[in-house]
Amino acid sequence: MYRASHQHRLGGAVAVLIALLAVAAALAAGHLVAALTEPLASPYLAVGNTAIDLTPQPVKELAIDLFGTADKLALLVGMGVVIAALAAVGGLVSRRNPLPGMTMITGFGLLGMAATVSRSSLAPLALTAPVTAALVGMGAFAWLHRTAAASARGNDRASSHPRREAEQEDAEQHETATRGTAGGRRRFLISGVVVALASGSAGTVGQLLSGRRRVSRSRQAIGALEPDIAAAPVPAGADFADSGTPSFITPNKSFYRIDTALRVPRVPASEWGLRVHGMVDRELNLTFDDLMDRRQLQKPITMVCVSNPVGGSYISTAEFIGVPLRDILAESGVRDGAEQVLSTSVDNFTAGTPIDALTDPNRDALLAVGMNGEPLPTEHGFPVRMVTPGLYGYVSATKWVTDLEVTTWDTRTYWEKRGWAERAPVKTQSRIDRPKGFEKTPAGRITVAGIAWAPHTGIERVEVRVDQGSWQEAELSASVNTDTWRMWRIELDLSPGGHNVESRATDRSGYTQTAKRVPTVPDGATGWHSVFFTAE
Ligand SMILES: Nc1nc2c(c(=O)[nH]1)N[C@H]1C(S)=C(S)[C@@H](COP(=O)(O)O)O[C@H]1N2
Ligand SMILES: [Mo]
Repeated sequence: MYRASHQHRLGGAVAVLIALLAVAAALAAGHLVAALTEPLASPYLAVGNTAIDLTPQPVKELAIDLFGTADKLALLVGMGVVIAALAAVGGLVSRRNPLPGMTMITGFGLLGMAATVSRSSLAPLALTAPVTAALVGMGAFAWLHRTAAASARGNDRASSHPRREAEQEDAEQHETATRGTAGGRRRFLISGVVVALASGSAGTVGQLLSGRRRVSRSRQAIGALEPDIAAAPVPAGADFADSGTPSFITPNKSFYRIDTALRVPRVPASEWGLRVHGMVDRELNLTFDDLMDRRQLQKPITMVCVSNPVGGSYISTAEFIGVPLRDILAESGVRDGAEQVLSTSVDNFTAGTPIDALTDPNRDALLAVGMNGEPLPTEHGFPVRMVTPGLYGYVSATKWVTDLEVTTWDTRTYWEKRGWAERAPVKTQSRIDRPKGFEKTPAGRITVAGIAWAPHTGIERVEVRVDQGSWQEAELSASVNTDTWRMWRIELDLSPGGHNVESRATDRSGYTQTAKRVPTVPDGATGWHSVFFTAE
């Protein structure tokens, strides 16, 4: 099969390209099969992890000093460079004969298998990944090499014997020759593009699938969370769900979700790291286990989005579990003059939270790991997010948080650059949940019910009025803490016909919710929620 290729040397660039493509195909195929069987057996990761295990401690420390939390990324990139360089050499020594390249790929395959076997935690099924990688790599290399060699033969002949094509005996050679240079080169180009596209898609699909599986395993491994300081149980009567309000605790599945992520970041807890730096006395680099070793407290907190319109649904409450941010900041020490903590997520969202709100001993701003007893759901920031009572999410609740920089207000954040306010305390507001707009209810005694919130200040009073009449005070649900919403309800006697009901909340600072309607931009909507309905 390779008879002719012994006589025709491939160009250097072509030889290198073939080897790079074949190795890419091998790694992509291995990654995909690993995603379907055992994500950690992906040859690239398995070799990387083994390299980490074999690295002497002082070298590891040096790497952490040099690269901080990017040390693993640095390793993976470094490995990529080494593999590419070896592949290039393998390609160059295979210009006449594919054997050296095939041997090199077999060697890589054996390395991947050894790395997989050495990780005793992996099931035998895990071997399917490096084995597939090796087979696909050899197949791709052989195919590309043959196509390129055929093209090179065509080349040689086209230049040396332009008019003797018909005299060729060998059918394969004949075909190549009659098609001439351009045809052969086109075939090689197409093969290369096919291999590149197939590798790209296999790698991408593998990455998506393995991310999902690794995160769900990581969440399972963490299991149910037990705080060191538990919240008091939520009292009966904390909501009026029977009267149409939401339940006091929002189930994780129903918790509102707002983020800029087209694809939810999937970060297993073992790969997560947090760097605390900037205007601090000591820089910290924390792992997930470091957080689990620290004092964790549990606390019901209501979160609100600044984009919540009057009467909107971007508000929910969960019992969060996490390490108080004031503990972390006390550990790193905050220098004089610091004004905000700039938090960054793995997907480069940024938020700026006033230092005061994070260090305040009376405000439990958390680096949260748990939500309603379980690890954070992926969409809500697994493995670690911020939650700050009393501030809108975009300035205080970074999900998938990985970097905290103590700094001044000079650094601007993701939403600030898009016209939203630098500081954004949650505004005191209320919402009517029953009746719904344009609902038809029987005339006579009807219940009007809803929610009110003034996070970190607390709700003092909610009043309701019908058809611009006088304000009547509603009954409030049992108070849980000032950082959560409060439910309210009132029974009214109404004549048949259309009615308009409005609500307004007063918080514990004495402030009564303004009637003035302002839009959500730049720092949150105001105005009374008003619902029109018909009593029949
Ligand atoms: N990484 C990241 N964190 C983020 C956001 C985001 O887009 N990316 N959105 C913020 C906004 S605007 C809000 S209101 C809250 C919403 O949190 P939730 O989706 O868990 O309800 O997350 C905040 N944290
Ligand atoms: Mo938000």
